Amino acid sequence: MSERDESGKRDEFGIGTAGEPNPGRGPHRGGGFTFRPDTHPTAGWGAARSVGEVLYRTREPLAGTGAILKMNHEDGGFDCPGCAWPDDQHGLRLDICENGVKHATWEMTHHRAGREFFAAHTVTELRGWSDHALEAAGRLTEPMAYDPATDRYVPIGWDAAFATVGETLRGLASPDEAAFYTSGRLSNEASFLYQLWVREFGTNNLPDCSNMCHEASGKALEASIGTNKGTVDLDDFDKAEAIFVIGANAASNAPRMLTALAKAYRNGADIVHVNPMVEAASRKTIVPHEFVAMGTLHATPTGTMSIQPRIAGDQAFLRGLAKALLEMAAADPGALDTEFLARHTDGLAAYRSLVESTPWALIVDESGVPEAVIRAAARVYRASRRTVIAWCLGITQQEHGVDTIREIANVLLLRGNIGTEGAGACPIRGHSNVQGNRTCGIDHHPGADFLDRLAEVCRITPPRTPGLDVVRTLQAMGEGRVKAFVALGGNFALAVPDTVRSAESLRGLDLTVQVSTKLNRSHLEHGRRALILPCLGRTERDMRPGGVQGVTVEDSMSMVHLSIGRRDPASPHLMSEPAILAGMARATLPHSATPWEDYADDYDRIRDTMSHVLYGFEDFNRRVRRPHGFRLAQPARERVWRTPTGKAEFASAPLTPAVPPAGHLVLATVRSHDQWNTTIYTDHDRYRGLANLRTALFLNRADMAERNLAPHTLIDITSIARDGTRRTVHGYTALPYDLPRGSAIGYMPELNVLCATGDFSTQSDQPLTKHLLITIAPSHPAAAPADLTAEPLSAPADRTAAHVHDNPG
Ligand SMILES: Nc1nc2c(c(=O)[nH]1)N[C@H]1C(S)=C(S)[C@@H](COP(=O)(O)OP(=O)(O)OC[C@H]3O[C@@H](n4cnc5c(=O)[nH]c(N)nc54)[C@H](O)[C@@H]3O)O[C@H]1N2
Ligand SMILES: Nc1nc2c(c(=O)[nH]1)N[C@H]1C(S)=C(S)[C@@H](COP(=O)(O)OP(=O)(O)OC[C@H]3O[C@@H](n4cnc5c(=O)[nH]c(N)nc54)[C@H](O)[C@@H]3O)O[C@H]1N2
Ligand SMILES: [Mo]
Repeated sequence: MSERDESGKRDEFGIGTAGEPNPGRGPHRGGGFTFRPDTHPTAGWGAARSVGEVLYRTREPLAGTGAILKMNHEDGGFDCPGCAWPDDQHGLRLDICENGVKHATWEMTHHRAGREFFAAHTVTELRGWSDHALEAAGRLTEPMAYDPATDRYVPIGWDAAFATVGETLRGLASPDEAAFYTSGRLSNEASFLYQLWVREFGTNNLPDCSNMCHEASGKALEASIGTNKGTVDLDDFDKAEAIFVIGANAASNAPRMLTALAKAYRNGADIVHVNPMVEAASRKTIVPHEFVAMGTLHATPTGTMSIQPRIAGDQAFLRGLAKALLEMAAADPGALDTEFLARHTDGLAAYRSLVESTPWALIVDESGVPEAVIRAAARVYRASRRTVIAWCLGITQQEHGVDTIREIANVLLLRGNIGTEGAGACPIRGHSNVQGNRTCGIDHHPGADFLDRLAEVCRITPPRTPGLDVVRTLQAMGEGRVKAFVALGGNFALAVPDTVRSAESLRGLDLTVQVSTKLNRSHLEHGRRALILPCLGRTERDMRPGGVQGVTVEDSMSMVHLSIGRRDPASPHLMSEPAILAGMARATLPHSATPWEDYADDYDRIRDTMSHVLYGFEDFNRRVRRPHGFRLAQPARERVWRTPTGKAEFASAPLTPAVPPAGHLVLATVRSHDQWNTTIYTDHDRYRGLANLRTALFLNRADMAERNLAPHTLIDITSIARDGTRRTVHGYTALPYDLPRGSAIGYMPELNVLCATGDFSTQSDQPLTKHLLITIAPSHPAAAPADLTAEPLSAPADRTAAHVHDNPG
């Protein structure tokens, strides 16, 4: 029996009703919440309890534990389907993490959403279920097609499903009327086949989750150092004397990073956390594989300094860091690496004069960080001979994300911290293979030399015009320019901004195809024709005519390694992602000379082709079978700068205003500890001390007092889009938290309703999901003091007039 939604019908977009608590998208079974921000060490027994709860729910206690022991092993285990943090290369067998365990066991549930399940529930009924309940229904077991007559999904054979895809795609007026989404867990082999199919079909419309994630990092690094990836590996974390962690919640989202931070601390490194919220990773951890520490609750610090900029204030903070350093250099010649600067960089003079002409008062206002604190951080940076700067979404999902990451590069360059041991740039990637997806061709804007190689090796004529990314796909769907949509994994409907409008656009399509492991919102916001194609998970044995297959992935630090699943598949009718892709490709391109069937039978053949197309993949089949696989070259690591000048480039971007206009707040949407993007395990967020509530808004106390909001007041949140349109959610709970003034934090994907499709960064095209302009008001109309009900009306109708970027006031 599946875990049904207990709380009755919900409004599917989570908008809620004024004056009533909003149930959110998690399990929410009613009852109150508890809120006690505390300072327990991360990982350790709290983690064990939390894992226990998820294992209990998936009814997988034994198999779950067995799988964990096989995860992340160089000798034939499967790659953790969780985050992209790399594995320890020095035989650390048990560096497992709580959230990886949850993630792997979530896939291994014994529940099944088979044909009986779909016969019992109409799509309209399922739309009223929570997102937790949808996924908790269990693993999908066979291909299903939407039947409008009964409003249900009904079984369909694989061949008929492929024929539907082929027929619809071939019937389009142009290949550009279709879009092909990827979530970042697709293997390298599947990614390569996917883009080959899509390009042979004739479009570059390959939106992917990177468009919402680290697009800004890629763009900035490419411009600054000539390659779009990070430059460090785990050994560099070991050798660093200072590590800055900016805009990341590592304890929840890259938990194995805590092991690296704890180790660095013991080596004597300074660890500076820069985050409007003082997150758990800045405190202490109980290193997961240290069983004695587990027993004695002995925790190791993972932070030595916490700095709290306002949301979007990092660019100003980093500029302040550079300014303090340049001022030091007047009396301290060792403050800058002058030799490196002269030999390897371009643009220093312009940058220096820009920094010198930026007044401290502006830096302090825009960053929200006192000058003394910035100077203290600069002293830490000066004292360290080798520094790593790591960052995640707290930096990327903002209007000026690219400028901010380029400022990170500027700061690194000043002291020669790129291309040397123990130092460098470290974007913390999200999905386990999001980096590999790009490397293997999932890119709406592919480079000419990649397309040349693809054309030559695969004998196809790839289209040369750039395709659509996520926000452009949403716009094109809304305008009827895209009519068919295929998603390889993920939960597009819920992950993208503007939930209500995006769902409307999806429902207007001719065809939606979702290749998935579990039921989710994207199956319910479907086109006129709709297919659910269930695939094997990463933990499962992939038996093909050529034998048991393994796939490869690339982690955050460019290590490519094998992943082989061993468990029995959740259903005998599942197909692997490469096999499903080959089926869809053949049905779409019946006369294609590409050996789709051969590729699907034996992935060594895919890897052979990849080795001829992709730089760095030479001799792929042999090298990936070495223990730990191989590392892709990163030229900037060797101080080879593939920029137009052949040098690392300083950027001289003006400081972007970050202070919200009066009466407004800036909202960042984040993950709780108990979710994986759109997959919500429980309603708890342990490290932030919150239990049984997801519809919360963390607020600065003075911002609450100014609005006469008592703690725990029910509020409505209204966003003001750039085009002046407003979106409101009701029934959120206001929680006082240690946050800078003007900064508010709440959970994705609930709050995606508030982000307009048009509100994306002009620098990266990423949705501004950590940069939304909002107002708040008590949810119960009767409870609203007069000055508060009037407040939203006094806000300018057009965001451009009030927008944080245009109005420094
Ligand atoms: N368990 C688990 N692991 C995950 C995921 C998951 O959902 N669950 N998701 C995966 C994916 S796809 C990704 S991309 C990563 C995401 O990993 P994170 O980037 O850690 O994800 P978020 O929860 O969005 O948190 C962003 C952090 O940025 C901070 N922040 C917000 N605004 C600002 C700002 O203006 N400046 C600074 N300095 N900080 C700010 C927030 O306080 C928060 O700590 O994690 C990956 N790993
Ligand atoms: N407001 C707001 N929105 C955001 C973000 C934010 O911080 N704030 N973050 C953005 C980011 S960084 C990302 S990466 C996106 C995430 O966007 P997505 O990657 O699209 O979403 P996920 O929730 O990771 O996808 C979960 C679904 O993947 C499917 N799945 C799981 N495993 C497999 C598998 O092995 N194969 C296949 N084919 N399917 C599988 C399951 O059906 C599951 O329901 O969300 C973005 N949206
Ligand atoms: Mo992500």
